[in-house]
Amino acid sequence: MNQKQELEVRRAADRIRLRVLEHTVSQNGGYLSQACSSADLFATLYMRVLKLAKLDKPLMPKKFKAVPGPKQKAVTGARFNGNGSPDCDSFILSPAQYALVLYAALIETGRMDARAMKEYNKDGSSVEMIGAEHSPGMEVTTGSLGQGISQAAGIAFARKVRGDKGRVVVMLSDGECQSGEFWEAVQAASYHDLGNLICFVDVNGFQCDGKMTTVMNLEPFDDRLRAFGARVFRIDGHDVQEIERIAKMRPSKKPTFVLCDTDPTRGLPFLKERYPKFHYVRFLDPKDRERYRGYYEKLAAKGDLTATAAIEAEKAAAEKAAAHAAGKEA
Ligand SMILES: Cc1ncc(C[n+]2csc(CCOP(=O)(O)OP(=O)(O)O)c2C)c(N)n1
Repeated sequence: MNQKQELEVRRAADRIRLRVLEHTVSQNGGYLSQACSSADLFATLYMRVLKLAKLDKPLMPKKFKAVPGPKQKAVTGARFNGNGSPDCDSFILSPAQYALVLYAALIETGRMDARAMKEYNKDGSSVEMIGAEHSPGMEVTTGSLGQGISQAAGIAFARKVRGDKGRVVVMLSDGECQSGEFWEAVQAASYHDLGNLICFVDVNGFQCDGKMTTVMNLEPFDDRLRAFGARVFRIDGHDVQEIERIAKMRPSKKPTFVLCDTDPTRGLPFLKERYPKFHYVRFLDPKDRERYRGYYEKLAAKGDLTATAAIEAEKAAAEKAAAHAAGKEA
């Protein structure tokens, strides 16, 4: 992607973070660190990587009618992504607590009407706090961690047999990769040569009880995945160019894993005060909520958090290097 496109992606990522911050303050709770760590990944996937159905306008989610059964057909949130055609990618969000970030990404990329957020976590709404198969952008129910990749591998197997061009793209969190089901799925996907499966893991280093390394260390995560037969890349998960480059590489015979090392306070450094418990932000003291409201108002007025600042810094460094080189020549 060129510099202009990169700026657009980074700005969308910042708007995702801001939207989740605004929601967290207004609802007195939210999955904010997940937005910080994964907004660049979501923005790049939705703007540069996923092969999606074209939409005439942002969609409004339908109400949740009833649990699927003989009288109720299953409804999925897939219509916010693809259209079921062989060329479209399937997108599986595995850690369902990231649904809030997914909704923000759908809004910021023009796929969901922003008014849908009024229905968030309300009885009878499909805009669930912990996303389920009927929720916008969700294609299967994955709330029990580790199940997303198993279902994705099954879908990838079926799509491979059918000869579909579309891939199965999965977004995972690092905490859920501690589960046995995750490793069984990796083993099966490798054994069945599911080269049409690509998994991005948000390695933000934290889970409910604090640091991954103090709960149950996964490292060396990349080597372990390789030992299970997968193709593995490890990247800076905030580098949108790198996410796109890896995502667009020619698929291999084996499933691909992209470990995205991320910072759960990226763009909102004041979150560092909550170290090492970032999992869910709720304000027990009303003064804290007001303080965060103040942060939001300041940042919203400024427009972006990381995007332009980062690009400007890069440009300034390049200009400085060029001036230095010119000075040397003269
Ligand atoms: C099988 C299963 N075990 C436990 C949970 C409860 N749970 C919900 S989120 C979560 C944390 C998992 O780690 P991660 O997704 O990396 O945390 P985050 O980055 O969102 O803080 C846990 C244990 C669950 N949903 N499913």
